Amino acid sequence: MTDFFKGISPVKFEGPSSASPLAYHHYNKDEMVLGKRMEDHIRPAAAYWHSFAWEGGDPFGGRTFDRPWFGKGMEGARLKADVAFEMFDLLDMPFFCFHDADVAPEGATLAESNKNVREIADIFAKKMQTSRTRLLWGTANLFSNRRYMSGAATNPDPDVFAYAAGQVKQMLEITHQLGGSNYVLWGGREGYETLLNTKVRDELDHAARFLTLVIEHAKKIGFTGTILIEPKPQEPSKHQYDYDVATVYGFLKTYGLEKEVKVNIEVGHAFLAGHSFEHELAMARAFGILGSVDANRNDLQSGWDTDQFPNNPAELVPAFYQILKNGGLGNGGFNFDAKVRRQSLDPADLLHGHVGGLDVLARALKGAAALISDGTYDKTVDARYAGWQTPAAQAMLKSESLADIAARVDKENVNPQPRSGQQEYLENLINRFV
Ligand code: XUL
Ligand code: CO
Repeated sequence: MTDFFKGISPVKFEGPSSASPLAYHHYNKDEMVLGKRMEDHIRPAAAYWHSFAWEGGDPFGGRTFDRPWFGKGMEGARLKADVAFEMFDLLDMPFFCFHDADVAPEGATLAESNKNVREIADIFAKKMQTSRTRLLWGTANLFSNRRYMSGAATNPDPDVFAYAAGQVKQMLEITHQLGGSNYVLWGGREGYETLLNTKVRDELDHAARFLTLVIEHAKKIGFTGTILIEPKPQEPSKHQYDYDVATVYGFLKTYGLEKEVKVNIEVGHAFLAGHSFEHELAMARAFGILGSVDANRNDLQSGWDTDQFPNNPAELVPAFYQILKNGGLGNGGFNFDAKVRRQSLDPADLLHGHVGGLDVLARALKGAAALISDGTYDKTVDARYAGWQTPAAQAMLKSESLADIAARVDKENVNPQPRSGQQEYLENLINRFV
């Protein structure tokens, strides 16, 4: 045991009436919701990077956090791993996620960096023998180092593509060895700053080739988890190729990869794309590519990716509705891609962030489950589309030509009567279950 979380006891479910700030008030992992344990619905994960690698900087100032592993090379990386698993245990967190660069310092060559990451991955493997925390997904950081400033797979320099391939090969193998459920590709800089220096179609072809190589290697090593792309419209690149779910689906379809890859949808990224989180979930559901979720929220005034912990159950009920209607997230889960604010210096703040986030997810899950069990909502929406069940409507979908349809309009004097969309009624109905 390190003394990082000294004096803090494991977080337990104490129910809504408990006044303890470090207890779960709503997240009760074994509670059954629609026939499934709450933990199995949510499959929550802690993100290594935000909790242990982020130093608290902003554009006007550097590190605010004073963590004993900062700047200490491999010795620090080992301490960080100890503290990370202590936090997972304190929170009773079933999953975690990490990038290669979060867990170990970069070496002078790819081989050296990979060796450092491998050493920590072996430590993780040992810790996972006694901890219940599993790997939700692994990923490679292909965006922080300056070599990636013009992209990784989409870099004009093929040597950068090759270097990225070397990083991803190892992280995919490590993810597989640690029993990871998914592998995530977030194209941090797969996009461009200016069209003046960019060949868009070449870059897209290279991104697709890279993805194909990843899929092939996953199959070769026997990795049966899901490969996920995480859409984001901009930041850091001005234009990113994986703008939103619909754009990613178009990309996958273009290159015939739509059956091989799903999406990891992040709340804050949906906002940056001008969508709601539930819109992105609904699109992924419609295309059959809903894989996993990065849970967080953006500051609604600032307009950039602030990665805060979720704190509003009302906002997440429509999201859980989409997930439940999808039949759940399968291999996926809710990764807290969220960080405490830079003034939240104390180790306990890391716990408050996750505890609050989990309670919010639990409330939203229960709200959406109650909404579905009540049935009024689904009935109302189904009634809106009921006309499509008539033989005439079905014929338009299956057999009639445009001319047939036009002729029927004339013959039967079809004359549609507008009906209310009932938005306020539906909003009030959903609020009953928040
Ligand atoms: C960045 C982001 C990443 C990915 C993993 O906005 O969300 O942390 O989740 O690379
Ligand atoms: Co993310």
